[in-house]
Amino acid sequence: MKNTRSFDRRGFTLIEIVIAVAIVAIFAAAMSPMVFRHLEAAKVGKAQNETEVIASAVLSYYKDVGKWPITNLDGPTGNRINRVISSTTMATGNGPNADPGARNWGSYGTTKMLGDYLYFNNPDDNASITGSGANEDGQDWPTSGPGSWEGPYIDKYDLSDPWGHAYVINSHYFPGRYTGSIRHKVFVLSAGPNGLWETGFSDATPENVQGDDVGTLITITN
Ligand SMILES: [Ca+2]
Ligand SMILES: [Ca+2]
Ligand SMILES: [Ca+2]
Repeated sequence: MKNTRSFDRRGFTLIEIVIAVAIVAIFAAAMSPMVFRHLEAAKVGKAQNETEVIASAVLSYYKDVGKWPITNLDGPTGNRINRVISSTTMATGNGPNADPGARNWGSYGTTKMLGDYLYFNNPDDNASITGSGANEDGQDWPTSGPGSWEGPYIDKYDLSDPWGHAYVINSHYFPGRYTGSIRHKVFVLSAGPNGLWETGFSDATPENVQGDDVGTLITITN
């Protein structure tokens, strides 16, 4: 029997191409939120891990030198740090349903770089990505004997979270720094995917990690 239909074998017809493109577009649209969610979850996991590494490094630092990262001057009087920051690019502003004082994580008080405590031995008035002014006699921690700095405790001076912002420690609430009556927690905190703060930072209220913020509690036993 003769096939009466004739086929054009030169290539795809326009309608075939339109259908193929439409199918690819539909799959791409269905896949991209899943892929995006997966990538975002990976970033949250990375941030969680990095806050744990930093928290652990702070505990090692305290165990060695006997002081929390609150110092900022030569000698014993410079215990005035409110926030320790892992980079200078700061998330600012309150996120949705932020707890009291949340934006303080991005702006409150005196700061010092994490790397001045944990990467270089520069807990005094110096701040340097090159380490200049580190290991000064009588100004920084001794490098041998009791109470000596045994770092580096982290592998970089400067560190950003997966969204390009600093990790922040609310050093304001370390023992020896804060004397208020409410017992506060100290965290290593990232503002999370939205780049805004939801976790509280107020002398009047205790705090917990809130919203999409990512953090690790620094366990203070004394
Ligand atoms: Ca100095
Ligand atoms: Ca110094
Ligand atoms: Ca947030």
